[in-house]
Amino acid sequence: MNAPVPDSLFLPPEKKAWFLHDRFGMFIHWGLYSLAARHEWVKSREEISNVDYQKYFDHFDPDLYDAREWARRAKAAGMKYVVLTAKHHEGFCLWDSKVTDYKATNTPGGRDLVAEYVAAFRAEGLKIGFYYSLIDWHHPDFKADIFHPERNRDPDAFNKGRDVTRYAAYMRDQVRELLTGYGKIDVIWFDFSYPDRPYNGLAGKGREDWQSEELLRLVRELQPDIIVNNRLDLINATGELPDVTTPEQYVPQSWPVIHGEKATWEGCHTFSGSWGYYRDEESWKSPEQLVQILVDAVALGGNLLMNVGPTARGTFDHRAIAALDVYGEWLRLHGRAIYGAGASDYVAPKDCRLTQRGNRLYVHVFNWPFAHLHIPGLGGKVAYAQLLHDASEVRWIDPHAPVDSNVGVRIAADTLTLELPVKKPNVTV
Ligand code: JFZ
Repeated sequence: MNAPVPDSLFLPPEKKAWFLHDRFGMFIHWGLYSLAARHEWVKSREEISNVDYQKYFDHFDPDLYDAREWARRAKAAGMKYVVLTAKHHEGFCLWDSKVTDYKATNTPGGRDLVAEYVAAFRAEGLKIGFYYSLIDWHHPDFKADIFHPERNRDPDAFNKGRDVTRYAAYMRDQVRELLTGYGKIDVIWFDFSYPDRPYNGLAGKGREDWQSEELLRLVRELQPDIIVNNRLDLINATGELPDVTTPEQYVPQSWPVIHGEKATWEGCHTFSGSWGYYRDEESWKSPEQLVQILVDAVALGGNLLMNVGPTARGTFDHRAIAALDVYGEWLRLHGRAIYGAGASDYVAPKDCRLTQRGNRLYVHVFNWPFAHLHIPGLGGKVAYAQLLHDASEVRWIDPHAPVDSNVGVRIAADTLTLELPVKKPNVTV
């Protein structure tokens, strides 16, 4: 039942080196829900039947979709890898799957959107990922449960004759298509398991339902080096989860530890709150927040997968483009503090985060102080200091100098006291 899976099904650390180096990827949530434009869970939230959801399929026509434009924007934003929802919970497939008719090629759009995506992003040099939903609110063998749009109608009648083992086989068929039809795939992002979430007599779903171990074996057989996220509800003998753990819309307080070891982790975040395109959402993050989310992740040894929800016509809307531009501009000047960098063992001063790459330490000042930044533990250890965006020298106060009567307080020898410009330089954010 709950038998742990063998360690061999998990990726050894050296195969995760590219992922840890690259740090920053683009998540793309795109599907029929992009037409509703009010959250990718709209079918569940509003308990919409297949019949009533059909209008989105019938009107799906992303005539402005240009995957090369998306790829150029991702690259310009400083993103190094990308994960596209090949299928989200609604069950709609963006590729020309042979095992369902519920796919983009059967809509007015009429194209294999995944094929164009893979070719375009690969051409820009990004690593390629697929998000594949374990949840499927359209498949005829998927039973109603706590999240299902039919959960409150007549779920017992709905579930009659539905066979989850056939659904698990369907998933393997689809994953096989995705992992054999598009060349080398670098990431697969399964979503998600909820074995402990019953609802009015309806069971939640987890590894038994998905046949997670078999699915993972298939993935490893087809793409031995692929990074698999942790939402298959699997553990190995030491209780560790698959290759990367994925806190969602949450900035951890400290580096996430799983069974005593610092985990490989990737935070995922949205620009506006929802993942799918949400026309009327007002909660778009500020430029400062966008940058801080990225810095926060890397300072705690993690990655950031930042989401774009394209419109149903296949465009990034102007708010998403503005947000991507924030990253592009910031990373052009500060990428050295992100790529190939990670957590530092030094302790960050107040309102700051530290990232480190070799013997270079980067101090990210979230709240610009007046004139002096004290960094305990660094006194006497630094050869040179500069602002990163313009390489201008930052001087410091010599703790051994005679105490100036104006200051009147001796600086501890182990503290580095930097002299910052009074006004925070304009570094775009
Ligand atoms: C999942 C998806 O449901 C969501 O639409 C998006 O794709 C995100 C990246 O992943 O988010 C979750 C996952 C788990 C729960 C809720 C949302 N949960 O356990 O309630």
